[in-house]
Amino acid sequence: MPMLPELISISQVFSGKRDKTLTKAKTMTNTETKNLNSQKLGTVRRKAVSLSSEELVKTAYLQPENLLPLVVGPTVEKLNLAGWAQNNRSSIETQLWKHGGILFRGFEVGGVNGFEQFIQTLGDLLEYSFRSTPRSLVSGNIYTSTEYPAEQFIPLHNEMAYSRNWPLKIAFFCVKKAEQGGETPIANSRKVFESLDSQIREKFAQKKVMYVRNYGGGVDLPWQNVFNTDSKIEVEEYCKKAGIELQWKSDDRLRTRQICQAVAQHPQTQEMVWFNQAHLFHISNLEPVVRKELLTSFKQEDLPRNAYYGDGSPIEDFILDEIRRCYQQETIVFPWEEGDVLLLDNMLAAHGRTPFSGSRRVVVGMAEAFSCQDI
Ligand SMILES: O=C(O)CCC(=O)C(=O)O
Ligand SMILES: [Fe+2]
Repeated sequence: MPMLPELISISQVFSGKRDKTLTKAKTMTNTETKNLNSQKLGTVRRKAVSLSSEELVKTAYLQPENLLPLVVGPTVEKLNLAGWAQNNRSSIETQLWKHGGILFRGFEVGGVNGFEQFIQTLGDLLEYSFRSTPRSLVSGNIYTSTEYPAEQFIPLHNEMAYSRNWPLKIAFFCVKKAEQGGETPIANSRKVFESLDSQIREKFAQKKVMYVRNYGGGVDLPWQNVFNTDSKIEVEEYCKKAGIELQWKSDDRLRTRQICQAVAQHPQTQEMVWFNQAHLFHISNLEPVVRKELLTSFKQEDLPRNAYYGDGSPIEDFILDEIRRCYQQETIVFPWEEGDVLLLDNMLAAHGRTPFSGSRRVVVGMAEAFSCQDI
């Protein structure tokens, strides 16, 4: 087994190349956002009791030209988010399907437990199995957001789009915002799909994407962490059910291979979205120096992760660059405020993370399992 290059650590390897231009175009400052919100969310009303559920909130946009995210805020003091959501599930979903994401700002969330209750009003919470990134369990099925080092940029992605099963909803709760940076940029996956060259779309739609992962050996996550078990039998059962090919190797290492969708149709809106993680798993996602080190240390098929077309042929670097350009073009960045809850339809909106300084705590919950029937 090859020696691991010293300069590489798990998180360095997989969080992606830094995108220095990202925050320029579409960032709003905290003050701008606040002003907009106080203008559009209106003044506080005191007679909460006499208001209907819908009158208890006001909506706005962060950027007039952009429907993502819809901002929802209370018109009364101390409005509990989970309590309000319980009475408004269907209008939340209607807005979510229209906008792709909703930022709930100014509510009383009630900490991590309240956040979990809020998600539960919208669907069953899911365990994070067949992981691709390190997270810690906070409580119940609430996890820390991806624990990649602060200086690294996490490229935009739809959660678990490297798999045939994914959550339809993902929500983030900002417990503590970073001193600087640490935004969770988002993008409309319908627009990413539309802005891609039709030939690229068609080629991917037809060939799909093959993800090859090698676990263990100290570079990527160990299989025990990815599958959340120490039992090889459980891993085998999981893979069989999920349509993942698996191969045990020496030294407690494991290789998996799976062909997954490149594009997908939203079950509710029937819209087509770009839905894969080829641009994250492909070796071109790495800084050139890291990529070079990995390629000298590992045979192609032993690389910790890589993505190919579904027929096993290589995906061209320039095509992945074009995909990244489309994500970049559609990226919306806004500063977090503590207490914010960002609910995304995981198929209609992609998310990422910008580098940050200071301590930051954003927790995540995923809900409503969906399986792709189309492979
Ligand atoms: O930390 C964040 O804002 C999001 C990171 C991420 O992609 C995730 O936790 O799924
Ligand atoms: Fe994510």
